[in-house]
Amino acid sequence: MQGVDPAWLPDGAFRPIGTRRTLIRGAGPLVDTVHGEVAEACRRFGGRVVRDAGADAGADGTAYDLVLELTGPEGLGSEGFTCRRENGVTHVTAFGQTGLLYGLFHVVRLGERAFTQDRQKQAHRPAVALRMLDHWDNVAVHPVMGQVERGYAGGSLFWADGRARGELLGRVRAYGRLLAACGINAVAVNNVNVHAVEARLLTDRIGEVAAIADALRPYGIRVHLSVTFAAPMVLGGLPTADPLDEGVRDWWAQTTSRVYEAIPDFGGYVVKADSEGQPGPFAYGRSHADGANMLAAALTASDSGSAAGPGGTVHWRAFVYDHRQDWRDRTTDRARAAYDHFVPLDGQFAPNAVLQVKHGPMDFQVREPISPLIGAMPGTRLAVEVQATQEYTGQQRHVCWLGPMWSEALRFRADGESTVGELARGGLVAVSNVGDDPFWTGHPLAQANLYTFGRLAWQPDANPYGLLDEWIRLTYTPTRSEESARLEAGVYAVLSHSWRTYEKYTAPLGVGWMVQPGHHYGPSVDGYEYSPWGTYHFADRDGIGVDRSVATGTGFAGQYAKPWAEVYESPETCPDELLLFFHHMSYEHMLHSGKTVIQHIYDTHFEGVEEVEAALGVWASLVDLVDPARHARVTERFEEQLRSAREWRDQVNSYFFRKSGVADAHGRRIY
Ligand code: BDP
Repeated sequence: MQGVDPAWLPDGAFRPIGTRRTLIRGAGPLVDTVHGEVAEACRRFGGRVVRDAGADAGADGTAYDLVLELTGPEGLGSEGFTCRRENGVTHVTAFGQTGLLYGLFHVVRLGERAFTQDRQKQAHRPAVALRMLDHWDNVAVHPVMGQVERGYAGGSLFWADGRARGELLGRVRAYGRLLAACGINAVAVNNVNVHAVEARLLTDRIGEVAAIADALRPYGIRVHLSVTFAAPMVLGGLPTADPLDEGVRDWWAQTTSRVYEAIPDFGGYVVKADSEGQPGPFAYGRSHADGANMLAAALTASDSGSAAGPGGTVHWRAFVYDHRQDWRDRTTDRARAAYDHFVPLDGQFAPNAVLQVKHGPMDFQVREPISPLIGAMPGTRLAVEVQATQEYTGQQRHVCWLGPMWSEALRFRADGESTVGELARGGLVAVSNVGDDPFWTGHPLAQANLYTFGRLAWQPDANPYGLLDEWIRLTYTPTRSEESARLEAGVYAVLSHSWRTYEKYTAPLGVGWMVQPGHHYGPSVDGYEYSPWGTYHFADRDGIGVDRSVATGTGFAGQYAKPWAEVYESPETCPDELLLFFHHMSYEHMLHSGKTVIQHIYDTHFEGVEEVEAALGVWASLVDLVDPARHARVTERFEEQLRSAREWRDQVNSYFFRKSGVADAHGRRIY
């Protein structure tokens, strides 16, 4: 699209296909999409594409370089595909149309290699069925949160001037294309905090959601809607929203059937209930299973008998905690909340109710342990939620590639045996980092987070660094080969370590927070220390950290399955990077690394800033290889990152120097 960054689908990525002869076999709207993609590539690069919709019209596959074909079931489901190359023909087969589309994008990723190297037949299928982005987009601009809550990439892609962006739905389609090219198949189009205008998307404004669904459908993406639990009252005029009330249940059933009339392949509801002021079943003395199951029933009933295929799902969020707690009370612990609320309900949720859990027990900090709930609900379908929008990781002004953090989380054996990726049977979800910015994500390098999330959701045990390479090769189209190596190595150097760099200059050793209240950007060591949000570090003159042990603390460590409960219980076995999350330690405590806590704080904060300076230098050296607009945008963000990193370093180091009175072993200046 004009004026919009092509991200990981630049024209050049289609050159290997567009210069060749392609045969497409099969019928259906997504096969049309595949055909459209190849035809467009051929128009640009001079190749040829033949469409053969008949089952066997006798076209001779060997006359082609690429054959994309719908075939019978091969046990790969509707999204899987196979790819092989023999006798000079690259052959992609799929049973479902979406699989064929994913097969095409697989060939795009392979580039020239798809046509030059023989390859044995390889089967590909997603490990996780639902790979979803939650947009925290408001239809109307919210007076405090703006249009996109925690959005750092401009306005909403979907909504402008209080309604769906009719004239710009072409951009939504282009977004769907990008998402399909990294494997995402579901999008929730509005904020989990549902305000008055947004509530009506469920009823009289469903047509606007349907228009978005139409724009995304050609790329295999279903839409979901965030709804308010109070909808029967605020929209239906009922006196109650009690999930066991017959009138309320009927209202949801009827409303949902109208949603299906407008959007036959509607994905389902996302619900934030009894959380940070949102209404929920607690008001009626009902459990969250009662609430979720009522909506699950409405989604099932409405869909039965329709031709739309699989029915809708309710994604019920587990982010439920007391945000009005007494900071002086060291026994209440926000980290415990999701487990305490939901584990007793294990086994009670309907099959199409998915419990959506943030990957950590707190709230998307740069370092958190895995939520213990994930290993403790074998009878419930769980979805795991990560945050691509960089609320606590630099707000898309700092480079912070989150691939290694997500990969560590997904490979963590939460119940002692299965990984988080395996336990996420209900899907993987990221809070989107996209807006109407020409680079999609504000910081052009933040695109790597979106891409990596999609690819990890497809294959949670993939090596994230391999995915980073893939993103770089696709996004930064080489001009001359020796220069492409320099370009790729430079971008890799800037991104690959950036999460650890960010961790170094911000809150230390898993303690989290220390951000400016409200907007959450920049340092404020005590910003949340004396507030009711449950986000404390408890630093005093002797030490820092939260005692969450069973023996002497809040007992949170005991929520883990074996072996983690024991590992986290003792400072002797707790990993350094999480030490202050689980324990209150003296400044002179010796870490496994051989440094004291206080020296670790000083060293990492100096190193973090040095690493940003080095990364900025690498980026500057790429000025002749990156297009000027993109280079300038990243440079401008880097300057702010460096300023902010220095501010973090100075505030955190001086705070702890003054609290502890311990001098830096290297005699560096601390203010
Ligand atoms: C927090 C955000 C807040 C969200 C909330 C959520 O600060 O804006 O509404 O998460 O996930 O991280 O519901």
